[in-house]
Amino acid sequence: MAGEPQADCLFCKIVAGEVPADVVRETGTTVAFRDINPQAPTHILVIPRAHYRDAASLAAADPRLAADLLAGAGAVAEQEELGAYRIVLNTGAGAGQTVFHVHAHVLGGRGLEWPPG
Ligand code: IU
Repeated sequence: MAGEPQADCLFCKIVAGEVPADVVRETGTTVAFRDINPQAPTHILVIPRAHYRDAASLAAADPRLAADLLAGAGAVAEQEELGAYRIVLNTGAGAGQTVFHVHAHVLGGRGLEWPPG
């Protein structure tokens, strides 16, 4: 069912505390942790505790939770004193999504080029 934990989902396991992560911020609805393969000096993933495969699915099912995810990204950027930063929501394998539990990448601490690769 939409939003329910998935047994084979790595990020659901992080939410459940079954897989360790370097957690930097938690709320009742979201968890933020450092990416294990950082692409910038600061690279944090913000996820909803509930399982949705991508940003559009989340926003369609639970707009308030989608707002929590974006607010969480902003809060992490403030906590890390990033100033300028990028929020990335890869959607679909062709766009580089490898974990199908929606996550906002928060990238900062260096200059970020546009367009991205
Ligand atoms: P993507 O947008 O689905 O490609 O992002 C998945 C991210 O999850 C990617 O940046 C990985 O480095 C990161 N990650 C992680 O932080 N911890 C893990 O155990 C695994 C992936 I697997």
